[in-house]
Amino acid sequence: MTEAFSPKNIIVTGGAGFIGSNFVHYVVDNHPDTHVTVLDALTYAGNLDNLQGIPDDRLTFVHGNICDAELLDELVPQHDAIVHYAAESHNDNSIADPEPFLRTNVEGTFRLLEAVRKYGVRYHHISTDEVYGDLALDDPARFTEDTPYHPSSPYSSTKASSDLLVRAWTRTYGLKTTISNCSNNYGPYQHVEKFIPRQITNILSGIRPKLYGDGLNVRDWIHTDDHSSAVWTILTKGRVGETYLIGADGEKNNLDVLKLILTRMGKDEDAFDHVKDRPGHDRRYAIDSTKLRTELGWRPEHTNFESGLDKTIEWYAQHQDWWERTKAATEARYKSQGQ
Ligand code: NAD
Ligand code: TDX
Repeated sequence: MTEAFSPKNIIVTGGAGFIGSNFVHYVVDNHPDTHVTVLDALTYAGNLDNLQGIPDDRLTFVHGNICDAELLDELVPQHDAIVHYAAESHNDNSIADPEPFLRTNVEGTFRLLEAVRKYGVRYHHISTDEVYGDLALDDPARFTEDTPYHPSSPYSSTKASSDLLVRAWTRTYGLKTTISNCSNNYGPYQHVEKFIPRQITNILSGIRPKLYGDGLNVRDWIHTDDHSSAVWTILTKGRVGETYLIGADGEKNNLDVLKLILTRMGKDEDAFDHVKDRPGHDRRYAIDSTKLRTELGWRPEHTNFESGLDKTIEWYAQHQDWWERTKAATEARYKSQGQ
């Protein structure tokens, strides 16, 4: 299939975070004709080191907030597309303090949509499978583009709100948008607050891993490079106004993932602590990505979870400087929450 849209100059919001920075590397490595401008506020989750090694002529970094309408007026007209990753992204933080989630995820998306309306650029919205709520462990169903929205947490409700804003602005003002809802990502540059990096860096630091509740909650894991290729496919070939679910058939429960991490790191598979469960903890997520695969021909490449996990463990073992800076504060916050 030929590309319907060839972006030459894109803004990637949140490009100094985990998935955004992996997407920037993906674009720089695979699409030499596209220049990237990263717009990022460098919150606790943003890190300029994530963009190290990218040549200056391929990347412009702008330190700023997506809620800043004046800044968007300066930046957006010089570009042909926005790929919007910036968000407050962690469920546990949203339970402790929801307000920043409203500001960045809802107001920030609103500001971007207003800029898109003014300047007519193409917009791709990054969202999550969590907008659909959760499934029972014994339910054969998976989420599709037609599943009703039913978010559980402050985080997922603000992501759902932002998706609805995109749909309303698209229908009312005729914006050229697409939305993708992806499952749980893993890979390099993920903040140590998230499940997989927290456990790997705990083991590397001599701390016992922490499992919430009974640990039977299922997440549908996808390597972040497969998320990037899917987003590029949707941006360049997707039908405007459509939503595409992104997933790689990677359902696993947390207990199994944790035991795998422990054994791959040479530890006893029971060497972890059970801690307090997350309030409102979603039981299971599962994505049916048939539409993306059949309509746009996308396929995930990194579907061997054990090998992806080994490489991720290796990355954290080799990048202690990168994660050590945030580890102590993250663990202190968890400790104060009993987790
Ligand atoms: P992250 O927390 O690692 O990174 C977020 C980035 O956004 C950071 O660089 C931060 O500095 C920046 N940011 C936050 N508020 C900002 C603001 N107001 N203005 C400008 N920049 C701001 O997040 P992530 O895990 O990489 O998630 C990226 C996106 O992908 C989010 O939209 C998230 O909802 C979505 N998503 C994540 C997953 C996952 O598994 N992590 C799965 C599906 C979808
Ligand atoms: O220490 C932990 N122990 C534990 O058992 C942590 C941090 C988490 N967990 C559990 C909670 C979840 O069931 O592991 C699972 C994964 O937790 P997170 O990494 O916090 O991810 P999740 O809440 O599933 O949300 C992630 O995927 C969807 C991202 O953080 C979201 O941004 C994305 O939308």
